[in-house]
Amino acid sequence: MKITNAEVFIGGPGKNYVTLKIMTDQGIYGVGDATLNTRETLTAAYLKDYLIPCLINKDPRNSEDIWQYFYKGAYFRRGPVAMAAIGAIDMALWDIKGKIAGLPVYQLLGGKSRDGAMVYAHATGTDVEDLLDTIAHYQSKGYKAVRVQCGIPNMPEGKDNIGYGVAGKGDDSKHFITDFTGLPKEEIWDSEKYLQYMPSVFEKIRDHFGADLKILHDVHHRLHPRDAAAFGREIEKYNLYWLEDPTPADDQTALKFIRESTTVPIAIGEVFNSIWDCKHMIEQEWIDFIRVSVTYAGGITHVRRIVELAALHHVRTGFHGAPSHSPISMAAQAHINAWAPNFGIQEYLVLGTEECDALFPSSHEVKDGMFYVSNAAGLGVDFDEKEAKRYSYERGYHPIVRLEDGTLWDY
Ligand code: KDG
Ligand code: MG
Repeated sequence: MKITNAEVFIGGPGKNYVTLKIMTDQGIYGVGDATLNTRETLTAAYLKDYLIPCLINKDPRNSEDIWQYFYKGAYFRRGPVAMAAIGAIDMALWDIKGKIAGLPVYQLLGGKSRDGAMVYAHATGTDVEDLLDTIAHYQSKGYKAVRVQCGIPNMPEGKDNIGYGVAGKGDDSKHFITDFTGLPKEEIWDSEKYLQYMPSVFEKIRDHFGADLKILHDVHHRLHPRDAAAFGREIEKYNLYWLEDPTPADDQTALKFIRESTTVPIAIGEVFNSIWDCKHMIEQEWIDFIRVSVTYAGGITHVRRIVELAALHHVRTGFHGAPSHSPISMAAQAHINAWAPNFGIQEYLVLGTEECDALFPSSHEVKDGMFYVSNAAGLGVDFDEKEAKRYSYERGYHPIVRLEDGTLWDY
């Protein structure tokens, strides 16, 4: 069996999804997601200019060797662009493998460990009352776990009038959707105001919804280690499911300090692209959840390795699932989630619009806050090239963050 061709498409409804399709001489094809949010053309170029020419005539069944070929063969290893491109190829090869076997990918990994995988939604509020409404909205839809972000009183608005973790008010704002359009938007941050206010938000949520709601919160890399440690200690009584990215992920020593200061469960890793980014913190058991994604962390082949390592150290999975992940990588993660003995939770934000479903037809199902993986052969998600013609690339940027005095801060 041989790979005969591979093509890359960019675009989607309101998104720059980077979709890879690998064709074979047996008529079977596979699909992969290489969407690197706000740097999408780079992964597309990496695939087109460097990886795809080497793929032609390779046997698609040798996914491990192909992974090693691109990882080791680059000489300059790792980095989000290369790993997202390798990840897309890897996803497509697992898709092909499953189709050859006539089995869903989770069967090739070791079968199902659970029927449905718990997902969490994003609830935001411009103020606490608004946030409580949004959480209630998700509870009514069956979600048992919600990530909560709230506007902070007196936190100055940046020149683009966006606040920390907050979308606009109203029904269409039940999800936190960052505005990536145009040049980088600017946000203002003040750790003191955040630290003074946020514990009272958790208190109100617990008072309102009781002990069973799983509360997750994303600090988005904003705190100094000392502040993060004190914050973690202060909010232990609210029993969070996790505290995400308390400090910038580059500095692993900070996590040691946080771990030794508080029992609040720590989740980190959405910006990691390799096992080498998280090996030490997993082995030292400084974290509780690993947030890598199959997209930026080298596909199923590499993420499986991270999951296996994590399982030895009581670290559970909590894969990144922001809207920039196309339904293809969400499907690849669903297969790992169905199998992983140390599955924790899955972030879920793909907005199931009709346009998105038409572009990526699939039989995966999200119901009552659970993701039910498809039993179709392969990844269980397709890509409609005719639909893809409706969309084109639009450049965007992540927001940037400054302190009130203008100092650039961590986003
Ligand atoms: O591209 C970056 C976003 O996906 C990120 O800001 C979202 O922190 C995020 C999350 O937890 O989904
Ligand atoms: Mg996050």
